[in-house]
Amino acid sequence: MARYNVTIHWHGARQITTPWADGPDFITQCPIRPGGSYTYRFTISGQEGTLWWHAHSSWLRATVNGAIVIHPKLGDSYLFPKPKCDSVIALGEWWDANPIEVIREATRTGATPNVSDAYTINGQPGDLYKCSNKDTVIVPIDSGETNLIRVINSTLNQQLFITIVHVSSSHCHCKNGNFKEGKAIESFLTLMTTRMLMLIWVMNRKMGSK
Ligand SMILES: [Cu+2]
Repeated sequence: MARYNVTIHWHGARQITTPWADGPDFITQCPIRPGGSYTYRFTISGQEGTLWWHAHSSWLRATVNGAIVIHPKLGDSYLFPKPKCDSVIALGEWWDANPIEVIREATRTGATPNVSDAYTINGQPGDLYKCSNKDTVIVPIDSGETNLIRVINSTLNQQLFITIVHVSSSHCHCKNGNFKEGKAIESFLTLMTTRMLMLIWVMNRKMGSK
């Protein structure tokens, strides 16, 4: 049962002529009350790539999120060879405690909020944690294929570092959620909180082989 007021914020949507549909609570709208409903109306035009949305009221930001994937128009091409595999990886955080209580406690005491208990990959704490190692996201990829991965940093305040191993080439193709000319990835990329990246790479050997 929902207990908190909430809004949805749309990261990367330009909201041209619809700034009131952007979602931050008490800035562009009053929050949606438990049991209530609200329809966001806006048009996304001239954008292609990866946008995303999440709950946006206090630390409810740590709850629901999702990606908006915009493919090139029919007949248009990507700025790179058409990827064989196109997947979304949303990175996030998990608190064992109620995140609203975590931030309330921090506000009350003036201390920094407790750090999360786990990082998550598409909602699962990943294979570093026993609780979900059977449910970890696995994207099967073959050698020689061009792959596109859309990475979203939905953590509350963490910058994350990303690297791709066993590849012949890897490029980052992202600016504010839209495709742009790719930049070769030297060693790793930093992904600031709430930002997204689009990575393209060609696998040079099968995963699992040494
Ligand atoms: Cu946000």
